[in-house]
Amino acid sequence: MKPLALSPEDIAALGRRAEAMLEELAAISAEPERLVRLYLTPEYRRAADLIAQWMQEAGLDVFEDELGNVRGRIGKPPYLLLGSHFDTVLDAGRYDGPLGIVAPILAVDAFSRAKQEPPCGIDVVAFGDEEGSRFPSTLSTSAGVAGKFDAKQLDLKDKDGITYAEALKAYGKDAGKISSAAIPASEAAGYLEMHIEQGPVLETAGEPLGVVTAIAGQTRLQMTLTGEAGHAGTVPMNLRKDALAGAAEITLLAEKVAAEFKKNSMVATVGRMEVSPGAINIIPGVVRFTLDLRSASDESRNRAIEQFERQAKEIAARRHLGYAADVIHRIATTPCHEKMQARLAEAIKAVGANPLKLTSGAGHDGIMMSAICPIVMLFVRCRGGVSHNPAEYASPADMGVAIAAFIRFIEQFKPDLKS
Ligand code: HGY
Ligand code: MN
Ligand code: MN
Repeated sequence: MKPLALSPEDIAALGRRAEAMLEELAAISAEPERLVRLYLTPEYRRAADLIAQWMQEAGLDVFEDELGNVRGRIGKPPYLLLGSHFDTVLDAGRYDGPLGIVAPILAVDAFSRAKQEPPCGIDVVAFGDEEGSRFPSTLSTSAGVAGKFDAKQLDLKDKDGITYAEALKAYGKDAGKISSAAIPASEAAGYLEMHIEQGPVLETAGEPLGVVTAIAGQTRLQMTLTGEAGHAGTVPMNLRKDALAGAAEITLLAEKVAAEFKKNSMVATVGRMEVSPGAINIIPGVVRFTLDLRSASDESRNRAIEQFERQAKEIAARRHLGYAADVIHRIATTPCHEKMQARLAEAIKAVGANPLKLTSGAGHDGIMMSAICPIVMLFVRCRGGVSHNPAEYASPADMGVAIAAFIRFIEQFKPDLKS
């Protein structure tokens, strides 16, 4: 097909439109002072309606599946799947997720404006639960689209004790029909996700765009240390069973283990900690906290977790604390398809950029989509590498070039990558 004519002004305009759409979406939040948009909440509903409106305006046939993903289709299967998520972390940036929804909508809109059908069927998917900010799950709705939804998720509770199943029902969905959200593998020809890099590699290299080669594997633990609450003024230090002091030592252990496995780009984070009873004059009796451990090497990640748990138990025993840990998420490193990478590199070159290759330390919905089709991701330069933070920023210029590369990828795409 004749490539769409995209002048430098057209490309710049695409970036400005993306910025305006992201700003409109970022205004839909549970809190006025910071961006918080959790799966199946009223603000999630408002955001879903706005995304559906944009999809419709771009010429997509829009529907919502039984997990609350917003889907926009054009053409016939097998589809090139394009998408990302619109749930957010707490106090989020506006690009993490939504950039990967706005970009395909603008790409399809460019074909519609040129009165050209995209050369292949397209399914734009706005996923609902990538971050796992509401329920202790992650990637649950892309798992649903990949036909891998784990029904045990339905019993997970949010911080108010509402289960995933109750939230789905309140949102007007039928958990008994979740399997209808799945796209048959035969209809999924490939998946491309655009995402802000969330790291400093592209900016350091002076490049606007990157081709993701693999998405790092992750292990997440929910740990509980049980000591003895006591009077802060009367219990001598050597007789205490201080759960928070133990959690602090184990948090430093996580740092030490990650440093020991540095060569495998190991990162370890204790991101959430609940202290009880949580009063200034009571020795903490129970602490619940999380570990998020990642590496591009599954073998070293598994060794690191074993070492961490062994040494964490030693710390707990020495402090006379009970130690319990559940693995709440474990996923292997996901390679991106070589040919999809090569095609994306060609599309990036076609718009005059250099296709820098890099791995993703962040997890993405593409992990789940790799179960049914070849995947690849297009990273966009991230100012200062800052993300999961309201200071997160991608420039309209970079977003415009990224969307132009997206359009070139769609134009060249053929559903011939599945054996
Ligand atoms: O945690 C992650 O990697 C992703 O942002 N959910
Ligand atoms: Mn994120
Ligand atoms: Mn994300």
